[in-house]
Amino acid sequence: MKLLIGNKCYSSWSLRAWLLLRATGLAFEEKLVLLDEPGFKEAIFAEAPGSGGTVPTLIDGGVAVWETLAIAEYLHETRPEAGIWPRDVAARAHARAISSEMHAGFTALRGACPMNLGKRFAGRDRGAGVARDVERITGIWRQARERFAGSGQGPFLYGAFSAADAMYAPVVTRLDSYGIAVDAASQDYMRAVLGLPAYREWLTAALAEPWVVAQDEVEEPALADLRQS
Ligand SMILES: N[C@@H](CCC(=O)N[C@@H](CS)C(=O)NCC(=O)O)C(=O)O
Repeated sequence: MKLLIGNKCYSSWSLRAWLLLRATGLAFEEKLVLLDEPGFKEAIFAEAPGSGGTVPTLIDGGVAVWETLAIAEYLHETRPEAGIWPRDVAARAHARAISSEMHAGFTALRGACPMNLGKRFAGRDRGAGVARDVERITGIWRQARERFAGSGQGPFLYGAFSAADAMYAPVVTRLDSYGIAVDAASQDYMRAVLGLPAYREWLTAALAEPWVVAQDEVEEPALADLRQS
């Protein structure tokens, strides 16, 4: 399989698909297509004609899949042993529901706090919309953990790592980078995601990237720039 991804520092959708593949141990090669550069769409269409022209896009032989949730479903169908979704049917339904909610929503948080793994920002009030999103997100996490994670089954939303954790990984990084306060259970969950070896691998590559996209130039001053100069 080949996964087309954007810049690791900024491409939250790429992180989701990449993390899902890497953390579940599936073999794939990656191809970076630079965001905000001329030729971005052409590079994707060259590999995946007729696709949405976005990253991530997964190529598996003659099959091209774009849209992150569609990639998760494709992997679930074609690699059933990988544990893409939780095994229990009720947990799986819950995981798909909260992943769809993530895919379609939390626009206030996503708008106010774009993913930027290279910086750490001062914690401050980011408005009522962001507060509502954070309340809902942390509520979802507690619900998943309390109802489905069981004791001793692992630190992720449904115990073992699944596509739901991949979908929420860039939410975790946003709450972390922007210093947004959350409850203790959510902090534990965030630590598990941020400590995942697959995520550390992505982060190391992100911090070594030389590209700064336009979004960064209008960003508020950062407390710390984590990129290597
Ligand atoms: N709904 C898509 C969103 C993908 C997306 O918007 N990716 C961004 C990068 S994070 C992108 O390709 N942007 C360039 C563009 O839309 O032209 C998914 O779930 O994969």
